[in-house]
Amino acid sequence: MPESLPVPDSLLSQRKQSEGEYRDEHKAPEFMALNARGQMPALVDGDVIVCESLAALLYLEIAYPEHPLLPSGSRERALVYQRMLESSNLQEKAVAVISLKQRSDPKPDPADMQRAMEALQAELKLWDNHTKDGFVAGSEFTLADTATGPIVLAFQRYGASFKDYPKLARYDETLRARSAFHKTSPPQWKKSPNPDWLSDF
Ligand SMILES: N[C@@H](CCC(=O)N[C@@H](CS)C(=O)NCC(=O)O)C(=O)O
Repeated sequence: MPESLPVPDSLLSQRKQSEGEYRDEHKAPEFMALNARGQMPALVDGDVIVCESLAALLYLEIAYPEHPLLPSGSRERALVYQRMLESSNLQEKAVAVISLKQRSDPKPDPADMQRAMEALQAELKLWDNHTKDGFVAGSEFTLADTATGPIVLAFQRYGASFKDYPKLARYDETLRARSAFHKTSPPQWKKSPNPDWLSDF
């Protein structure tokens, strides 16, 4: 297996910027040679380079088929693909709230904050329903959970309790009980205090 897993981590990037420890390693020539956009993650597996986190997850599924995370039925697989692509909505809406919470000069317009909070609440409601059977695409852990899971865990890191989203709260607990998520959790998370940007959720 390649050493680094492609964890979608825009939220992490946001945190690093706010704490003044954001280093532009992804703009260094060595990294730009992997991904000309200068964006993380870039998966390197031997001579294979895959940019775009969801593409990297799909690549790993094909390259390492020992533990399949895609169902064989076309209907079930379509739902997994759908949830994988849908996960970007959850990430974007959380990043919108975090960006406003981080801004101090000028202070964010309360109406903008309200809109961003409501958009995130509506999104979380969707995911609360998506997780009603235990995982995001049914009752089994699938590739869709490898896309959504890190985003959900970042919510918890940033103070979310999911108090109004009981199924999502249960999903969060389930993820945290999985050793793989601890092993791939960004090391910076262990070293610094948790900002509470998402404690309203
Ligand atoms: N669609 C891309 C998004 C990549 C992305 O936005 N990466 C962020 C961190 S998660 C980044 O590198 N930001 C720094 C920049 O754009 O300069 C993916 O899923 O891989």
